[in-house]
Amino acid sequence: MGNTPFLDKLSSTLAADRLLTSLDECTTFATDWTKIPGRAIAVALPRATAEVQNILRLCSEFEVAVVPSGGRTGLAGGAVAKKGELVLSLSRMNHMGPVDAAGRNVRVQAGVTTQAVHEHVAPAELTWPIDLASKGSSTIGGNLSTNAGGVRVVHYGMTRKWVTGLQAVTMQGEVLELNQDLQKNNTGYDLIQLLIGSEGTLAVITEATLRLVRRPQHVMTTLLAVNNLPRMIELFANAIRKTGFDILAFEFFSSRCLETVKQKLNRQCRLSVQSPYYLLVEMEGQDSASLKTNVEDWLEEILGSGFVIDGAIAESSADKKQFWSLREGITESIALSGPVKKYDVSVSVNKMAALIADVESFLSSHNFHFDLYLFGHLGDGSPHFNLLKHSKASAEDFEKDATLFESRLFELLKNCSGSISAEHGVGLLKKDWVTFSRSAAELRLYHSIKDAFDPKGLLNPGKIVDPQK
Ligand code: 2HG
Ligand code: ZN
Repeated sequence: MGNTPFLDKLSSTLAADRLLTSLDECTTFATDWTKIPGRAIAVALPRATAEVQNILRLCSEFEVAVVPSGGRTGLAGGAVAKKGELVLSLSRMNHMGPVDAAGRNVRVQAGVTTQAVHEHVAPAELTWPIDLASKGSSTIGGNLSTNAGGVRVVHYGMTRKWVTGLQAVTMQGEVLELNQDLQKNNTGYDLIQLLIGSEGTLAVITEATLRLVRRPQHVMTTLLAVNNLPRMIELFANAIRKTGFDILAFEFFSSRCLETVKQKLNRQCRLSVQSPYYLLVEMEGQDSASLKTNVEDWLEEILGSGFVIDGAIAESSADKKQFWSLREGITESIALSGPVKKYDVSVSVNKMAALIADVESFLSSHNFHFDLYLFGHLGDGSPHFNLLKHSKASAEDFEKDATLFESRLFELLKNCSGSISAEHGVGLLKKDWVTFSRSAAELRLYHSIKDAFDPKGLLNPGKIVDPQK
């Protein structure tokens, strides 16, 4: 295991139940949903900010690298301990303060799950607008560290819009108490926004004050079968112009995704018609009667268009859950099908159809050893390209083909000013490709920022950028 003096000192500062050292536990905590194999010297599970301070001071003193960790649902390897680091899991810091109804905020510790926050604030008719397929396991610290997106970005924007205050601990063990609950505080650089999305490379987020909104009261969910991708984008443009409802989610998936969810997770789909694409659209209205009329009118209009070939409205909360389970089950059903490579990219909505057409024509010009699973957040210009290895293909052929695919995809993205990571972050998996989305001048500043916070490069090493010194 190594580094006995460090572990001795660590175990003398943490209660026995807050330090895990067995190989099994260390291996589990060293990885995330990417399943990149990891290796950790130990796992620390602090319950309070003061304990995080002590751990980080000790790591600085002994020059031990640290990987901050939450629900480990990341898909870019941002929480993977690759080289025997200490995993600093915030999962036991899961206290939530009272809801401030007038200030529309709530203070929570980093280890609280996204879903627990939703449930905690719901009785006050409020919600935290970030909604993710992984909400039951993903934690606030991880959501903030990766600036998570999810299924309601089209209406509410990304995580960084929904944070009022932040508490974080630096590698030197200093607590940064950033803003707490003020709605206005124009006093210079915004370190909150710098830390959000920094993937635990600058400081460890321990608490946050989250901005809340009124919980949507009247919501309708529809499932549509559509036969043409560019027309799906026109449909989105048409839907957001409507005055009878607001679009809360506008998600799409291919028929291959739907078939896999049905097969692997044993789910049913209300639409029996076969179609290349499906849309899950969620709308909010002023009151249930007018919302129903407006949604039905809209459906009638688009069903007559020739490219929306079938549609269904969720009539009950069970229906709604079932519609969403088709979209939210995609990641799991693909994972159950074999080795997969994920590309979570971003492009302006009006360039999305052209990007997908270019990708598809590239795919058809090769005999690749994988199938493409295409789905994602149409309303945000954020498609997910998942490549699933053909069952009979060798791992080497799959790797080779995926590398070819990713070079082409990233080239295409660069040409249309897109981003190589829309919402999953850079982590380990996208680090070598950051130059496709960030300029040399930006990266020089990234290095200076990293050096200012963590000159020894001990905090989440290997993610985003390396320190220069
Ligand atoms: C989603 O939109 C997540 O469901 C996961 O971002 C995407 O598995 C993926 O590629
Ligand atoms: Zn997504």
